[in-house]
Amino acid sequence: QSNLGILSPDQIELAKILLDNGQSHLFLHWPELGVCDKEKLSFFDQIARLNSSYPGGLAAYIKTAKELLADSKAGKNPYDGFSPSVPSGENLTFGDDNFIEMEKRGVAEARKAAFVLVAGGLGERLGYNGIKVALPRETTTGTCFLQHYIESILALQEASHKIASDGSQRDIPFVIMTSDDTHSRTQELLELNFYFGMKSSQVHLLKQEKVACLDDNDARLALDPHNKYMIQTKPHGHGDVHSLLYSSGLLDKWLDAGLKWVLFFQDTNGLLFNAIPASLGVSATKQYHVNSLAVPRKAKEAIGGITKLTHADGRSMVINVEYNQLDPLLRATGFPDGDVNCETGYSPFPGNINQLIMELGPYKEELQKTGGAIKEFVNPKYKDSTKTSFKSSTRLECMMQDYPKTLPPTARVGFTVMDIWLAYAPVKNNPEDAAKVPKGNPYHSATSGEMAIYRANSLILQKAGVKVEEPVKQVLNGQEVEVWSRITWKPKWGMIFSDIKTKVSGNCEVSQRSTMAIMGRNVFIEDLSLDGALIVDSIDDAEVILGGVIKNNGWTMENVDYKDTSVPEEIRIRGFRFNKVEQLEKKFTQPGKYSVED
Ligand code: UGB
Repeated sequence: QSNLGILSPDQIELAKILLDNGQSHLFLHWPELGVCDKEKLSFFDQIARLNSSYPGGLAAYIKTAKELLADSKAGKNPYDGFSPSVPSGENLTFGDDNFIEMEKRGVAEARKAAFVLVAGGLGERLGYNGIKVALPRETTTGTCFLQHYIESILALQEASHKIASDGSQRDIPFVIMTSDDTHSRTQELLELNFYFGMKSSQVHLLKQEKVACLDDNDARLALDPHNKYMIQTKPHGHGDVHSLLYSSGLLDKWLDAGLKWVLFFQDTNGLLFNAIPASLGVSATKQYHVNSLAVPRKAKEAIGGITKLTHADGRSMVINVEYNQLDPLLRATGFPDGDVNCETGYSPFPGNINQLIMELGPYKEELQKTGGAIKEFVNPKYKDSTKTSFKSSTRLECMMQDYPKTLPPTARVGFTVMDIWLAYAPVKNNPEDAAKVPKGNPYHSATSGEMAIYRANSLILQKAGVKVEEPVKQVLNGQEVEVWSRITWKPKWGMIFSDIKTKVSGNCEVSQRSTMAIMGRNVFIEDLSLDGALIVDSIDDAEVILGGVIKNNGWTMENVDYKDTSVPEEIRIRGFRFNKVEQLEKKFTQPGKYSVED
């Protein structure tokens, strides 16, 4: 009471909300007026932020928290009454006629798309000190994830404009969701690199706020252990992207500009853009309101499973069931073995890789109803089986793939399954944990992420007719991986398979110990025999033919231990580095026709 004098009417309102919702403990330690007044006011600044950044404010947050904590204490299964079954969706096979058709359709649609990257997570499992989008996608060229994503969007934009029937030219908007943990470093990375060639007006950063932590089953907000005038906060999850997009006003702008699709993706999947054109083609062909991209998934692998859930009352939905919930759900509903591999060697439930394509119109309509709020969950770690106290504070969380949970049954929710080698290689696990992954399951480490790029590019070129030598097995940071020729190219060289095929002709071969980096657009591989390292860069007006026998000592791979702190972190987490012994390196900066031979 004695402190009321320093508070503004708005702050008094906020204090009332807290007191009416069981939060009087937050003020018990407050000294009399005149002591720590600055701290008391900054406490209310934070309360105002927490209140305004959550749909429905703190009162709604505390109410939902109480309900979810009670459900959790009672052991209530969120899927009570639902039976899981394997849903049907679109299966694509790289390079066949249907795939090529879908890619072309997807490229045509791309100029009506907006891309949204969720990059607010720090990636605790990886343990990397920087932001994940700044990590090199591969170390042959050192291109970071963010640069690769931007260059891929620009390549799609250009390819799409070329075939636009109405001749319209639109810049594809690119949104990045950041958090306090990643915002300034993401902004700096973009500014230092001139937005990697994208117009800065095309890029929008939306920062998600953290949410209040909860100390007990009564949803009493937790005070920061180091500052008793501050509420402890933690990330709310990638589901925030929907409410942020809704409140940003961007959806209306995009609709007015004639856009039709919004594509969501995560921070470190270097293969993602191999899958985007074809899956966008599937969305357009099947008229999916929601299309989740999926890959075959090993049973119990730490990625969610796409599942059809049918309720006893007739409701049904196709939704991601998180990996820690799928197995118990199956066991509780007549599948005593839970989530197990079937005869294909994979779980019958396709793995959600959290790349979602939404049709913009129905998406905006749905958000108008929900404000972008996504069904939340809580995951308290209890001290003991009485479930009365927590080991540490908890908070509500939400996931972007739970968006379909509020949709009516008439919504067209589908999914598209693609080969893992083509579409999915995230960098999530630190070397120590990756080395402990059971044999046959993916490591999802910096090592496997980079090797997957070389494997995918090698397989794509093989399919285009190049004899790429088979890989060798190697153990790097305790993980056995296949090492293919280190082949990389810029997205503008070839975004879709039919374009890549036009760049390759004659009898071409690349040995396993080779490195090939193509940085220019109009570079053609013709009767090339490569055994060594070849790096080619060229301006768009230069046409370059790579041919003949090119042989040199090339780049060798040296093992590096992840514990060796004399090596930069982004290198040592891979377990190797390149020793650039010898290469043929060519750069063409003038228009003209050139051929590169030894
Ligand atoms: N992220 C945010 O932007 N904000 C946050 O508050 C948290 C995360 P993780 P996760 O790829 O296979 C997901 O930590 O959540 C961003 C799916 O839920 O890498 O364990 C973060 O920056 C799961 O179904 O993954 O699991 C990153 O870009 C499965 O699909 C993204 O959200 C799994 O990913 C994902 O965060 C997968």
